[in-house]
Parts: sequence; structure tokens; C-alpha cells
Amino acid sequence: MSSERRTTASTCCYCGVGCGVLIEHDGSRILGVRGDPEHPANLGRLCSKGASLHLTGGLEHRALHPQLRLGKTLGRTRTDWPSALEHAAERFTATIREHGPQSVAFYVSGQLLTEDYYAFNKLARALIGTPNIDSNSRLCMSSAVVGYKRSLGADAPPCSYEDVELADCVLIIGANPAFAHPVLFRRLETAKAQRPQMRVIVVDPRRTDSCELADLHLALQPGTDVALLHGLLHILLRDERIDTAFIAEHTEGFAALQSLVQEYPPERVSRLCGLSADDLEQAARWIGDAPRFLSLWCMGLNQSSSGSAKNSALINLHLATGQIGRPGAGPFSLTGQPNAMGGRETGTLANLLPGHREADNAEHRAELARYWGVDSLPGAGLSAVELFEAVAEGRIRALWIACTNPAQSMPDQQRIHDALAACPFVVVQEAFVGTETCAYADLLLPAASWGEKEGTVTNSERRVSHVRKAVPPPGDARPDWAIVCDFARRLEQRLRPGLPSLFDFDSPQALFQEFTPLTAGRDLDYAGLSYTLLDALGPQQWPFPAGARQGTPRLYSDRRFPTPSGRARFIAEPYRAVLEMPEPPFPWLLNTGRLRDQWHGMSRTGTAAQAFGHAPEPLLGIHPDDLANLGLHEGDLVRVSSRRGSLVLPVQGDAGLRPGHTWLPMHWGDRFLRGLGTNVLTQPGFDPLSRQPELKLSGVALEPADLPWRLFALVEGIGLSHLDALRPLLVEFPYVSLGLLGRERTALVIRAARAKAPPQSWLMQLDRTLALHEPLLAYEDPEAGISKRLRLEQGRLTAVRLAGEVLARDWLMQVWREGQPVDVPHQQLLAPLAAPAGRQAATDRLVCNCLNVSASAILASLQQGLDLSALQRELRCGTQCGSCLPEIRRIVSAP
Ligand SMILES: Nc1nc2c(c(=O)[nH]1)N[C@H]1C(S)=C(S)[C@@H](COP(=O)(O)OP(=O)(O)OC[C@H]3O[C@@H](n4cnc5c(=O)[nH]c(N)nc54)[C@H](O)[C@@H]3O)O[C@H]1N2
Ligand SMILES: Nc1nc2c(c(=O)[nH]1)N[C@H]1C(S)=C(S)[C@@H](COP(=O)(O)OP(=O)(O)OC[C@H]3O[C@@H](n4cnc5c(=O)[nH]c(N)nc54)[C@H](O)[C@@H]3O)O[C@H]1N2
Ligand code: SF4
Ligand SMILES: [Mo]
Repeated sequence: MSSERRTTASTCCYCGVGCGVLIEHDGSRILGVRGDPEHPANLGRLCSKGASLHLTGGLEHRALHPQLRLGKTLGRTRTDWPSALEHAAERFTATIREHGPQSVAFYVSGQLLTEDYYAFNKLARALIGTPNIDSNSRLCMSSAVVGYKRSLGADAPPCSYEDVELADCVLIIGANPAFAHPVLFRRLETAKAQRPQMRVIVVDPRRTDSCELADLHLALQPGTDVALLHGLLHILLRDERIDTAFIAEHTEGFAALQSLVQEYPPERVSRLCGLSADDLEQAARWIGDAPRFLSLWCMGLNQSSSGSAKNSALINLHLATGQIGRPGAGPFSLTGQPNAMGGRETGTLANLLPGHREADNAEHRAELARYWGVDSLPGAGLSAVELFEAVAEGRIRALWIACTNPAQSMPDQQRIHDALAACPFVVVQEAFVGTETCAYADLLLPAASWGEKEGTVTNSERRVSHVRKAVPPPGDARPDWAIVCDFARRLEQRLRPGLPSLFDFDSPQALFQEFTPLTAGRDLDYAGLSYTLLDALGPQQWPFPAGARQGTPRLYSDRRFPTPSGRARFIAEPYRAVLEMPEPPFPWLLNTGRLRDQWHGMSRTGTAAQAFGHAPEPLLGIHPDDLANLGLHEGDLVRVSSRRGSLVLPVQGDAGLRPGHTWLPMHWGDRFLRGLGTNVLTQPGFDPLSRQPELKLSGVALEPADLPWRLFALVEGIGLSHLDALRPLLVEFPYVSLGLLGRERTALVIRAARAKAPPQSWLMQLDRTLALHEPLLAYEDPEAGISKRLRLEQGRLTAVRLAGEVLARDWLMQVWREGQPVDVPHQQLLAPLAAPAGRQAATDRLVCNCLNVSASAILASLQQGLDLSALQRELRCGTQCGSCLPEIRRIVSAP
């Protein structure tokens, strides 16, 4: 293999912004990554996640070979592809013959490529005839799908990123793009800096970093968006700030909505939403006065029991003001995953068919059946929550999971884990071997991952990019489409012997070529696209019909909507209270969401110590007044319980939350946190139309956790490969949180607590597992249950293990981070002190991950009187990817 450094243009595998990346590699290994200046989504920019892609996902974390187990109590052993897939085909055939096609199911992902998606859908529906294929997009985008289809007639975000820059008023509602769509947020920041008169309104119960750009933050009561949006329309109507000509000529159903919103006067809305009437008036004025009004939304609207109604209420606002189909205007739903759109286009959700068709539409089914050359197709199947319920009840007996980690990301985790444990045959097609779901795999199939596969993805602005392969997949890993097609051909031999193959695809391109004609003549028509054309013209926005020379930046410019009448529809639905009102005995509201530098269940980001710099451990956010009222201090452990499960976590004061509310990052699952992770608490209740679960809102109870015996360990040079050995050792700890720390030097970090000291022999076993050998500094007080070990190498601290009492934890972490020879008497390192005299215990975290600048360094500079630009000059923080800029601004402007 040549060692020459080469570059391959591809896309980032994280969020729906869909940035172009230039992968630097030597033909076998990925060496670096840069933003692609030619890609229209990012024009060379990357955020902190994209820019550190090459640091993540090392070989030791990858699934490398197919693994099979022949009994639930047995371990998996390595096998080869033919044996693995023959076995799977045998099990699927037997299940289908005995229990019917509905007894098998597929649960797939918005992180698959369009070609993978299409292959899965054809396998499930055409070959097997099961309707049960759903995607994690059910947890993510399905309310937006319903919203667009009901109001506009087709599932299509009508805008371009450029429109975000051109708008005069941007409403960010139920989204935190500063963390979740950072490169788009950078574009918005730049536009607002150039046109300061641009208004930004953020609607979010929390004060997030996105609020740093806001002229107005409406911290509404969670779940009340429908009331707010109706209330805004009420004011716009009252003040005659609506577009009557547009309503008359291009819409229908306004009369019903008009009478409904009469019931939402400012006084009532301000009460329901917990907002001031002045703020409502202000927001309505800015929206009504703006020549160009655009809204951005994401999970705060979608993940809700009224997600569909929230989407429609927001689109109503755009239709009533005629703010759609023009530059700088429109309702712009941000897609979460890199190819959530591809899943919608290929119809890989239980109720859809390829080309934006409906599974419950007989004509659509007949059309597809003809195209695929099969007799008939099944109707709509089970959505994610219902699908796992059917697994739990034994109605689904063979389950194929690909590119998603439901044993971390689904609500009501206990139920999901029980379902997976009970399922007779579970196939997991994964790139990373350590996920929570992999633990349940009877058959584990190693998938190629980012940089190793070819296909296409569609980003939030309908832009299709050619995803290119830079390096070969490691071990026996194969691209997802190839796994699906190989399995399907083996299944065909059993289910349709002698018939021509439905899966005669030798490349992703062949799948693309079969799929795209299915879009022809439909709203998303991209029958004109091909790999060759994408390579020649670059990424293109659909529609791109055959013969087109360029993509379509904006939909509905002609004011015609893909409904039978050609008019957009107003949807009049009242505000409804949430499913699980926080009330005794679960009086606190739990909201969940994303951190800047972690991605979902952390299978990739969790492999890089650097990704933990910004948020080293999972903390339960709670308002400082509530903390005081509960008699709690920062870092104290609490037990958080919902009707479904409980977790022990440290608390963190967060003045950006409303009193009575708590917040948890969604990222921690059972692997890094004892107790099945964040989603052990969340509820499976869902929206009646979109079936998207209400992940943003559950009732919880809080009580101090009386676990005085603490354990803290930081051991340089060991990593996640130790988790499996540690896990059985830590079972008796109600609180265990594991993570990585550092950059060039990295360490595994353990935080744990229990009620009483474990026996001395336990500590010896722990030290052995952590390779804490002599020579060590040691301190023992067996009476008090205290034991400490420190390792110094060439004077430098390289391991800390504090048991019983962990007061010095933060200070010792700081000493390790500094990496200098220890310059205090060694007994001070072992003392029960937060820090020795003259030193400070910094509970530090990295704000700027690119340039390694910590919160304490920023604070120290501010104390010397530096302002933002001086800070950036001196420390250089925020001068590279810019993902930390909102936070730096927040720190600078804090009182
Ligand atoms: N860093 C990072 N970025 C990501 C991801 C990631 O894992 N990490 N995941 C990607 C994916 S798949 C997705 S779907 C997106 C999600 O992107 P976002 O939806 O922007 O992110 P979240 O943090 O889930 O939720 C956004 C906000 O909704 C607010 N919210 C909660 N309840 C309500 C409510 O009732 N009304 C309103 N108006 N707001 C409410 C929350 O307080 C939160 O701040 O992010 C994508 N980008
Ligand atoms: N409480 C709470 N829960 C939530 C949310 C929330 O806001 N709050 N958000 C929900 C949302 S919006 C989403 S999108 C889901 C996301 O939830 P998941 O889909 O479970 O998230 P990931 O951890 O990204 O899972 C993707 C898996 O695919 C693997 N993988 C990566 N690349 C490849 C590949 O090329 N091929 C294959 N076969 N595998 C690959 C990864 O290692 C990873 O394990 O979480 C949902 N859960
Ligand atoms: S904004 Fe960041 S995570 Fe999203 S695609 Fe771009 S680089 Fe990747
Ligand atoms: Mo998502």
C-alpha cells in the first residue's frame, strides 16, 4: 500500500447539516479531516465534532468479524460471512414459515446511506412481505413528516441554508443549533453580525447557548408550543399583520383556524406558557413586521405527544403571513441525522414506501409491487415503540437492528432490554462492538463505517451528496448495502426458489439507479441525479428531474402546493396538555437533549478522550434555587426516579432552567453509566399521528442518595477495553459513571459510590484490574474505610485511586492534566483536602476543544480585564471551528 497522503471528498457522518469533509488518508488509514471549501453546506467549515472525526473510532473499538452464538446463555464466537448469513437466512425462514412474515422485523437508522435504506426496505417489504420496518427517525423526524404532509401536501423542508442568512426574523423553536447544528449556527451568527437588525427569537424552556444570539428568549413551559403559536397568530390577526391575498389565493381551511385562535388571547397564552404578555406581543410584532420570516425547529417540537400539532401550528404561522416560497422565508425543519432525509425518500419508515409514497395507499402499493416484480406488498407496520412492544410480547420473533442502538436511545429502557433479552433471534449490524445493543446480538455483523463506504445522503436542505470511500473497512467489515443484499439473496433461495433475484446489485450505484426512477414525477423527483452527475456538478438539491441542469434551492416559489387543490392547508388543532404532567409522586419535570461534543450513544465520540473535555460526566441540571431548597450542593448525588426506573447522578446548578425542571444529556447509556442510562427514565407515550415518543418530558422524583462511600480513579494509559473487566466489579455500586479524560495523554476515569465500604480484598481486585502495581504512594485508614493509591512516574502523577473519601479529586485531576512533576510534599497529595494551601481545586472543563482552552483559563483572563476580542487574541479560544463561541460569549457576559 502506498504511504502517499491522499484526499477524498466525502461528508461528515454526524448531523443533518451535512457538511462536506476532505478525508486525508494514505489509502489504508485515515490521518486527518478538513472542511471541504467546495461543499455548499459548509464552505470549508467544520464544528468540533466534525473536525475531530479522525480521532475517533479506533480499531480496538470496531466490530471486525461476524460473531454468532447458538444459545442465549453462550458467548459469541467468530465466524465467517457465508456461515453467518446462511444461519441468519435459516432462522428468518424458519420464523417466517412458522409464525408468518409479520413475526420478523427490521429496525434501522437515519445514519444509513440512501442505498442501504433502499435495500433494507425492499428486503422487508418485497422479499419477506413484512410491514415491520421502522427507523430511529421515528424518534426524530416523524412529527415533521406529518407536519409537512398535512399542511403542504408533501414531506419536504422547502428552504435552503442560504435562506437562514437572508431572513430578517429567525424563530428558533425547540432547537439548540449552537450544539446540534453548529455549522449552520455559525452561518446565522455571521449573517446577524453583518445585519444586526436581523431579529432572532429562541423558544426553549431552557436558556441554551443558542440564546446567546437571541434578541428575545421565550422560556415557555414545555409542551405548550401549540398554545404559543396559536397565541402569536391571534395577535397577528388582531393587528392585521397577515397576508390576506396569500391566504385567499393559495390556502384552504383558514376560517376554522381563525375561529380556533380566537380562544388564544395573550392573557390566556401567557398563563398557559408561563410567558409575559409583553414578550408575546414583541415576538408577534417582529414576525409580522419582518419582510422575510424563517423558522428553524428540531426535537423540542417533534419529540412530543403533540408533535404533529406543534409542526402544523408553526406552518400555519408561515401560511398566514405568506412567508414561504421566497428567499429568506419558510418553515425549515432541521433534520437530526445525516441521512434522516434519505430514509424518508426511500420510504423506510413503517408507514411509508419509496418515493414519498404511503404504505396504506393501495394504489401506491400496487405501483411499487409492479416495479419490484412481486405480487403484493404489506400495508403500514409497527412504529418503533410499538415494534419493541411486539418483541416484548413475543409477536416479533426475529429482529434485525442496523446502525442504531435502541438499548440506549429508545424511551423506557427497562422494557427495551427485557424485549431484546426475550427475543428468540436478534441480529445487530454495527460498526462498533461495545454498544448496549450489541450485548443482545445472537448474530453480530460488522459494518463498514464513516470513510469506508460509498453511497449518497440528503441533508436538511434537500441536498444530495455523494459519500465517497477513502479507506477499506477494517477486518471483515462490509458496507451495509452489501450485507443486506448478500443476506437477501440467501433468503430468496429459500423463500422464492427458482425466481429471478430481486437483489442483483453489485454496487451502491446499482441500488441508486433502481431507486431514483421511483421519485420521477413526484414532489421529490430526483430521477435526474446520478453519481456521475454529482461528481461533475457537486452536491445538488432536489427536485432534480431528468434533464435538469441544476438543483432546486427553494420549493413553492410558484405558490402551488402538492395537495389535490394545489393549495396549502391550515390545520386547526387545539393545544393539549402533555401525557405525563409532572405531579406527585413524580413532581419534577425531566427534559433531555444534546451536548456539544457527544453524539447519541457515544459509540464513536465516546472513544476519544477529547470529546469528554467539554462535559466530562453526566450531571442532572437543576435550578440553583431548587438545589438550595433541597439542601443539596453541586456534585451531590441524587436518586432520580420516574414511573419506569431510576438512576443515581450528581446534580449541577443551572440557572438557565426554570425552577421545577431538570435536564439530562441523552448520551449516557448503560455502558458509561450504571442503570441503563438516561432513557431508563423517559416515557414511551407518543403522538397519535406521528407516533413519535415524548422524549422531552417525563415526570420524575428526586431524593438525596445516601452513598457516603465514594470511589474515584483516574488511570493514565488504559482505556475502554477495561470496561468489560470493570463492569462485574462495580455491580454493587448504585452510582457508577465511567469516562475518558485528556488529549495527548489519556486516562480512564471511574466515579462511583455506595453506602458502605467494600471488603479490602475488593480494592485489591480493583487495583489489579486497573494495573495499579507498586511502586505507589499509599494511605490506609481501614477503620474509616479509607484507602488511597497514587502512582508517580518520573515525578509525574499517572494514576489516582481514592476510596472512601474523594475530597482531593478535582485538584488531583488538575495536577494530572498539567502533566508537570509534582512539586508539593507527597503527603499533601494523600490528604483529605480539596486542595493544599495556595492551590485551587478547579472543577475544570474545556470550553475550546480545538485549542485546548479551559473554563478556568477564560475566567482567569476575564479577571485580568480582558474583553472578548482580547481573550481570543491571548488564548486563541474560539478562533478555529467556532463551536465554543456562544459559550465564551455567555461566560464574558455573565454577571
Ligand atoms: N452535538 C450533537 N449534535 C447533534 C446530535 C448529537 O447527538 N450531538 N444529534 C443530532 C440529532 S439526531 C438530532 S435529532 C438533533 C437534535 O437537535 P435539537 O433538537 O436542537 O437538540 P436537543 O438538545 O435534543 O433539543 C433541543 C431543545 O428542545 C428544547 N425543548 C424541550 N422541550 C421543549 C418544548 O416543549 N418546547 C420547545 N420549544 N422546546 C423544548 C430543549 O430544552 C432543547 O434545548 O441534533 C443533531 N445534532
Ligand atoms: N432521552 C432522549 N432519547 C433520545 C433522544 C433525545 O433527545 N432524548 N433523541 C432521539 C433521537 S432524535 C435519535 S436520532 C436517536 C438516536 O439514537 P441511535 O440511533 O441509537 O444513536 P446512535 O448512537 O447514533 O446509533 C447509531 C449506531 O450505529 C453505529 N454505526 C455507525 N456507523 C455505522 C454504519 O455505517 N453502519 C452500521 N451498521 N452501524 C453504524 C454506531 O456505532 C451506533 O451504535 O436517539 C433518540 N433518543
Ligand atoms: S455541523 Fe458539525 S456535526 Fe454537523 S455535519 Fe457539520 S461538521 Fe458534522
Ligand atoms: Mo435525531
